[in-house]
Amino acid sequence: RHNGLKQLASQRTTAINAWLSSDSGYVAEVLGHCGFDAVTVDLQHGQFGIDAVPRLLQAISATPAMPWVRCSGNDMAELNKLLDMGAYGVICPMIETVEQARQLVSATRYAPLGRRSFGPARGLLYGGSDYLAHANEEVLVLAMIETQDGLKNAEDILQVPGLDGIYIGPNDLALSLGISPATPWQESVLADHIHDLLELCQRYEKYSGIFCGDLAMAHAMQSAGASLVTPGNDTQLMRSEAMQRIQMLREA
Ligand code: 3PY
Ligand code: MG
Repeated sequence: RHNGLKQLASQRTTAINAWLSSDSGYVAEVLGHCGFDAVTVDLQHGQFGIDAVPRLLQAISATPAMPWVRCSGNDMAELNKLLDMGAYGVICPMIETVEQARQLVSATRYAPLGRRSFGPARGLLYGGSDYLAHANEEVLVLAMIETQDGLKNAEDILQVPGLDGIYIGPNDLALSLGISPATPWQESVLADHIHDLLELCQRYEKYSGIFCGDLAMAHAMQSAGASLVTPGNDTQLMRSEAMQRIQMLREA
């Protein structure tokens, strides 16, 4: 199976990604049918453990959206399992050094690029019988840049062979810079760092994704040329729509 997100990137069209933080196959499936290009199962901050992931990915793969995951850490055993569960994109939190990026590639790519172990399970069901031959090119692997050290080493991290690009975590990046994540992103030095990272990705023709706290930020990141934007997570979407409806009814 071809990764439609790679195709969008080659056409310089920004992909739109949903973020699943709740343990519900139904919510995953609803989001997948909304028109998102990918739905990412968040195993780092989502309210579930790894045992929930297969059915969440099954729900997403019943829709046109690509099934992605954010792993809970840079762990070979977990990464192997998530890929075997059929994830076609992997976002790994807190990558700060070239060495950590190399470990990420090593865990997610088959030899000779890495040392991912053989046992593709749902990878074969979702990807097709030729999965093994194409997994290294089709599965997108992104290193999260969300700390000061990650920022400092981003240019070198982007050069690691087998890594498709980065995914920016503005909340942790703000924390690491001593800024409250509640500060509007465009009102601090965070904005400069984010634009520098996007520019770096464009210069090296690497993939750039970013989590956005609201629609305005997602718009701005799309205009700045991000390969993929996540316009909030599932509960944020629900909350903001619910609050808007309540406000309108109360004001009526
Ligand atoms: C961050 O902003 O730190 C993230 O990890 C987004 O989910
Ligand atoms: Mg983070």
